[in-house]
Amino acid sequence: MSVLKARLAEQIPDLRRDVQELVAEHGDAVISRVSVAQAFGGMRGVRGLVCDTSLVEPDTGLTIRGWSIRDLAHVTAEECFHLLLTGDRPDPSEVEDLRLDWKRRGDVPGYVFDLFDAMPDDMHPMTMFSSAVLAMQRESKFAAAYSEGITRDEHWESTFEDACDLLAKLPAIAAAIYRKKYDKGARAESRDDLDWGADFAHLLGVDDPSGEFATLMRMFMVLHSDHEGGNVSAHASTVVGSALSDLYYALSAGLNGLAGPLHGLANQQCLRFVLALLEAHGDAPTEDDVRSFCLDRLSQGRVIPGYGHAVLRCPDPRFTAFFEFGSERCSDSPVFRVVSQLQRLVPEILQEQGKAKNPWPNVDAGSGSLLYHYGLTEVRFYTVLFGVSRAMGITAQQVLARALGMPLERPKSVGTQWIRDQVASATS
Ligand code: HAX
Repeated sequence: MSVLKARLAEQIPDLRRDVQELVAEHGDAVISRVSVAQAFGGMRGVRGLVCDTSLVEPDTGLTIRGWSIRDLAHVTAEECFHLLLTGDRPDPSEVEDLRLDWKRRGDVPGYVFDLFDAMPDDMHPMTMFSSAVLAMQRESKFAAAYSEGITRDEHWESTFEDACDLLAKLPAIAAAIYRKKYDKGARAESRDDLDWGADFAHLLGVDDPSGEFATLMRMFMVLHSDHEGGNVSAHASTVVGSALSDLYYALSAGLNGLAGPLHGLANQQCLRFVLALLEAHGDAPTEDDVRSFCLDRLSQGRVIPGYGHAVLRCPDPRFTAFFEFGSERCSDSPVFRVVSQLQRLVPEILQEQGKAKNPWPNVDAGSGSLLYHYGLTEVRFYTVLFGVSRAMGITAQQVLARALGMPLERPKSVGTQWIRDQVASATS
């Protein structure tokens, strides 16, 4: 048994007891109320989900188990996953144990590559990625154990195995998509000496003489790893997982949500926006050029990608981490210069427009410019990188949900007329 699994096995009895006591003693306490505007407004602010891996506060942004994401920007993915699951910062031997565990699980079934070969050339990389995860469902240890009749208390154990199997394979799968789709040559072999994030950079095969691309990729993997439970990808996975569909089904569902332009696809849209601006105004647009380009976009009824957020009401600390990385290393790059101009100008433009509740940059506003600067220029691939990373949070959330025996999700829906009647009787 891996050190991480053993650590979880120690923690889970206490977790279960704490939650059982909380529900038994305070089950009727009210933690939220739902307004008509919230029912029609995507349930913003409704507290109805439990997520212990991370928290997003409107005015400070993401914390993972109490640690600000800014303080975690330079840890490895292995350390991040251990923290997400247990709430503890692992020591170096625990990190190494997990690194080696993932190495042992890394082989990707050959039929995944056959599947890619059968797909049309213009298939979106996110479709390929999600299809690969779904196709591997036959490997699920949870599904096999469930059909043999495990008890509810044991559900988390095979879910943990599925989580680690998936995480170990995702970098090689994503890199295979990249190399096949963009004619980058044969798939590379994983390197035994590298951690998960650096090995992913190596598998992608982007020319990296300075090693800075690998540093960026490690940071990218941690910054995107989790964003509490209500975002589209995490919540989609939770709903599907609550039917005891295994992690392959659940993660694929989450990735399909991540592929939407209002969610993870925004990083692709952001870089396209920057490139379109450079195309329209040359390599050094003035602030007036940037401003008029943004206003023109808004006048077409379109959003400025990378700005705004459903929860945040401050600059996203993940953006700030990327921005600092770029300011230190590539402030002369034309794409990064535009990102820098946008972060100075867009908040004011959106405030003047007066619609967006949050005018500040989100995580997607800067990451693409850095990938582009280091030579990963294929923008349609960017959301796959996000998906590899977000798999850490989604799988950690699912393991904990199974550990706590979280039930089938089934909120109540009501019709518009019922709401009208309710409002009428409340006001009469
Ligand atoms: N540009 C222009 N208008 C914007 C805007 C932006 N960046 N952000 C919000 N608005 C508009 C909305 O479209 C909405 O307009 P309508 O009233 O005409 O419908 C209005 O402002 C109010 O929206 P909101 O309440 O502030 O924002 P929502 O919670 O509804 O949506 C979004 C949050 C992130 C989807 C939104 O800000 C947006 O579309 N941003 C651009 C796309 C983007 O960057 N997405 C990535 C978000 C981070 C993430 O999840 N990454 O994975």
